[in-house]
Amino acid sequence: MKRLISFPVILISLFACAQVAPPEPFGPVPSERQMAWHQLEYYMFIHFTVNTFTDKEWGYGDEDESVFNPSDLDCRQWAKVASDAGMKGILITAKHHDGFCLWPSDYTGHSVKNSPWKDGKGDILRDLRLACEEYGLKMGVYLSPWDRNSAVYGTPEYLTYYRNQLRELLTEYGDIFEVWFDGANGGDGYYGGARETRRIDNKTYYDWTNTHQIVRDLQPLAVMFSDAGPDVRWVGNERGLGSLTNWSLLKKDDMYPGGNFAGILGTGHEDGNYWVPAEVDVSIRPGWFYHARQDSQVRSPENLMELYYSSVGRNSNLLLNVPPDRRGLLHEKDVESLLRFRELREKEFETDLARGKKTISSDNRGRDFKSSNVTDGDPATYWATPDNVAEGKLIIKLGKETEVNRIILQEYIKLGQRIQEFRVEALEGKEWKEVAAGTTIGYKVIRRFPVVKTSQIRVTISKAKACPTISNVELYRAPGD
Ligand code: FUL
Repeated sequence: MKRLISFPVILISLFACAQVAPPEPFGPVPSERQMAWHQLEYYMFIHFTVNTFTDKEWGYGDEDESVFNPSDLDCRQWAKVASDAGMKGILITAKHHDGFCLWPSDYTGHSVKNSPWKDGKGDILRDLRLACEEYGLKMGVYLSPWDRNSAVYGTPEYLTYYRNQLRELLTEYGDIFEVWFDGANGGDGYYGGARETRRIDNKTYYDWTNTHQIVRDLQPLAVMFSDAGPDVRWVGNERGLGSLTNWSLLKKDDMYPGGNFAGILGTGHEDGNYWVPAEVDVSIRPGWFYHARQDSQVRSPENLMELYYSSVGRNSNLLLNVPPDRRGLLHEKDVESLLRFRELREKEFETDLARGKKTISSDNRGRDFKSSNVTDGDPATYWATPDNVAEGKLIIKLGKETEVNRIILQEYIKLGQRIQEFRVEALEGKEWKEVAAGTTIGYKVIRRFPVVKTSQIRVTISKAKACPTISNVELYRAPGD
């Protein structure tokens, strides 16, 4: 009998079906907690304390607890607005520099328990926890290291006080997704009546290693933010500006909170030895706390959209501050802006024109890493080139002439951040026309460009530290030109 399939063909088919190993991770990679954090992208910051009632940004620490008296405080309103705005969580100033605690801490009288609000029986952290649960939001806490109220601030005793408060927050209010350690430190204050200036040594005073360990022990899935991490870094400005070149990598051993590192915090270190991605913290108003005089200065929906492009669009998360007013409610103007910003965003990214479309690539690692993985909508699959190929081209075939003006690119960061240079081109007639170019990608970049009518988009990785891995490419036609 004649053989239908020849022996070499069988061999070739077997070879083609053989599983090719995934690339080895390159450099630092995100931890599980960091990976979950990346996916949140956009969440709310709440600044609320005695300052809301004294009209200040930094309370001196001598405020009488009686000033704290919101008339209609409603954490459910905050959570509903956050959820309606498309945010994934709320991070609250449990204690700001003035030392006033929004929960009835056992370690100080300077808290809600001595305020007229709910006759001293209230607990904002508890209310917020319940509201976050109701609306499916994550909850995070800011606990200012600098405490202008505490008599023992500046002495070793303060560390015990600070850590006791941290333990209360991390054990009594459920799962915390992020703990925020502010870099602003030391200076003048009330300090239990001393009314003096106290300087501390940022590098040594707080003994951060042991404080961080408390967070790891009590909330292993929480990320910690401070200027230089350990898990999430400051972006280096409060204007909402992520850096175009943005490595989620940092040489953080030489850095400390409050140090003068603003520039490098924006870009990160290309050769950093830790995974420490950037978070953009910015306020919807000029101040972090509510001031009635700023009611006319709330950022517009269009301005929030700009912030979105310069943060989430530049490989950073967006922590947008929306300060409650003296009622204890998010102000109508802020709410309107947030909701209209959500509408704008939804229109901007309405239909992914790349989803399910055919792709071609210069180099394939094997069928598990085929180029169509970038248009399948599944973040767990990715296109990868063979180990020795650090450059690559990927074409998305749109099937017909289509208008496009936005692109989203995502690396498969579980294997590290690799890409150093990329380019995006559109086929116009027989010519490839460049529409966007950049350096790093990381978890996500979003690029805008003038409308092109094209049937094919080509993404070129022209420089990478190791074989590129790309998990996602999306294309949109946003309204307007
Ligand atoms: C700064 C603080 O001093 C501001 O008051 C605000 O809390 C901002 C988010 O961080 O360092």
